[in-house]
Amino acid sequence: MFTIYSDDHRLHHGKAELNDGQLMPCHEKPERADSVLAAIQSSAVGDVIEPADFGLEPVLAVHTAGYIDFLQNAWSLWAAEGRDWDALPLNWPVRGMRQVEPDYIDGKLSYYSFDAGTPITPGTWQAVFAGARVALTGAAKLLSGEKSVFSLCRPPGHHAAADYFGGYCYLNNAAIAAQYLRDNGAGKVAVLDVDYHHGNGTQSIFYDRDDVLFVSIHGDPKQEFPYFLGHADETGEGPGEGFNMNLPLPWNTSAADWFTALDESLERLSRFGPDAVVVSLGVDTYINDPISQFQLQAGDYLYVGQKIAKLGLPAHYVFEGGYAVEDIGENVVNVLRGAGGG
Ligand code: OKP
Ligand code: ZN
Repeated sequence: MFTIYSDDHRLHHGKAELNDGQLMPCHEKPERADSVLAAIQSSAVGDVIEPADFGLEPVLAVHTAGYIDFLQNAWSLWAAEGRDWDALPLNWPVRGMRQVEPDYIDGKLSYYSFDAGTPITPGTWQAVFAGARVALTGAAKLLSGEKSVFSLCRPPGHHAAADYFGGYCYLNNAAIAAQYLRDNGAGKVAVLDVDYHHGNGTQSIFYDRDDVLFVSIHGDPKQEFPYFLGHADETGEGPGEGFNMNLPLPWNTSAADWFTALDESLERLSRFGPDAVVVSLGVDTYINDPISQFQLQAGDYLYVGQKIAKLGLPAHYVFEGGYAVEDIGENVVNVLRGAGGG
């Protein structure tokens, strides 16, 4: 199985996220990708290749032009104020307030975001655009006949919506890949999100569509980030009604209960009959993840890959979360091994 990887992820290295009321070192750091890449290189999973160039068009098929323009210019607007530390938003247009884009950078950061854990740094745009190329290259590989591929994207993407960032995510790599598959021959695409957190961005991007099914297993938003999306009664709208499925689970969910939800997800996915599946692959369901509260162990990840492979569909694994840096490489490699890579 090919792994697609770009070293450009390093250009995004935030200093701090606001967590528990304090500015703390970012959990989402370059070492995460180093760990996964090293584990892939020291296993028999397959070759690591560089991404190709796809331009901006497939990114603009998912994200709004205003948002992309903001991401491209945010750092220079911030730096123009004489600031040489990370840019972070600190207020949001909640209930009853106007959704009008401000002119000043501080207001723009608020307008285009939903949390204070997702810093913009000098190289953020270059890094996230490279991440999108990684995901697009994975999608193109699938279209040219590969059975399964792994896009080692960093930072993650599934919390990013058409026009906002948050949850460590800026461009929605999985959604960009899914849309590219749709635009290049796949009639129906399913996105299976097994990250610990709800993929609110992916859900909202495809919520009113019946050509992309979104299925997610995650910490119940009543307890867990992102708090305001991911409930079981979010089933899609308009033509998309019935094409969104959420399986929220409580803190401390066991591996057995998590796999029951995976079986239910795969059953729905099979019934949909997609031409390809994009897997938002977070391994923060791991028992030792520092910010998450499920109980999967390293060996369990083999079954994740095996069960998804049993669908018999072309599968594009896109890396999302996982913060137990020492162990995420092994956990990801186990998924890919189970899926038939090495
Ligand atoms: C990104 B991905 C914990 C705060 C958590 C954001 C988590 C983003 C997860 N006290 N803040 O889905 O792995
Ligand atoms: Zn996550």
